[in-house]
Amino acid sequence: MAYTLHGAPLSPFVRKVMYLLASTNTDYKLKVVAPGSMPDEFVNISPLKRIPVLQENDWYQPDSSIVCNYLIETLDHPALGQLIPSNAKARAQVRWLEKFADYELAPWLTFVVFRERILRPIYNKTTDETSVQKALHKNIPPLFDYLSTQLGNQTYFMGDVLTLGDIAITSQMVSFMHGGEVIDDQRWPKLSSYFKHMMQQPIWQALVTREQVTLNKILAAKNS
Ligand SMILES: N[C@@H](CCC(=O)N[C@@H](CS)C(=O)NCC(=O)O)C(=O)O
Repeated sequence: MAYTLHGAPLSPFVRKVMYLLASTNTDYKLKVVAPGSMPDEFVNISPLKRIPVLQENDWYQPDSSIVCNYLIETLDHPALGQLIPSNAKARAQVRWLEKFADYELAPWLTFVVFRERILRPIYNKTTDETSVQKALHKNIPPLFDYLSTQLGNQTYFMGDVLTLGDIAITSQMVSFMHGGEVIDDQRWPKLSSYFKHMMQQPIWQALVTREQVTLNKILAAKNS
């Protein structure tokens, strides 16, 4: 199987797919496509001009959720076996958690905090810190409150088993961290410990270390 992943590793949606590819040791080529400098013809493989897109030979599939589910079904790898539970109610909950990450966390953690603090300066645009502060104080706390109630005292959101919901949520939290923020351990102690625990896992460590190296290089080149 020849896989190419079109996207940029700093995108939380690309990161989700990279997590699955890394955890299964799947060989793939990364073709860097970054928002802001996408070639016009990218629309031919991604109708909404969004990353990621998975290419398998001459077949192209956009959207991280669809791609992750496709990889889970087709790679049929033991490391992915429990990412989608076999019980229908548990599966529904995992899909909800993934959707919550992609459509409720992403708008604030990634598209405000990460974009304003990291991406805009890279593209020589000023950070709208007022929007960041509003996200941090108004929009994000109810989301973290909800996640804390869902997590409770469990290791992962679905108990003892890591699922696609955890990968999607953690991926958005990584963008929040790159944006210079931490999960307040006084206000959300369980969620804060959860994220620290996830960041100790070798696959997350490898992905995040590589991203930090990339970010440092970009910032050093800009400041030189
Ligand atoms: N639902 C999509 C969302 C993907 C998405 O929004 N990707 C962002 C990058 S993080 C993007 O490509 N944005 C294009 C742009 O802003 O021009 C998925 O899960 O793949």
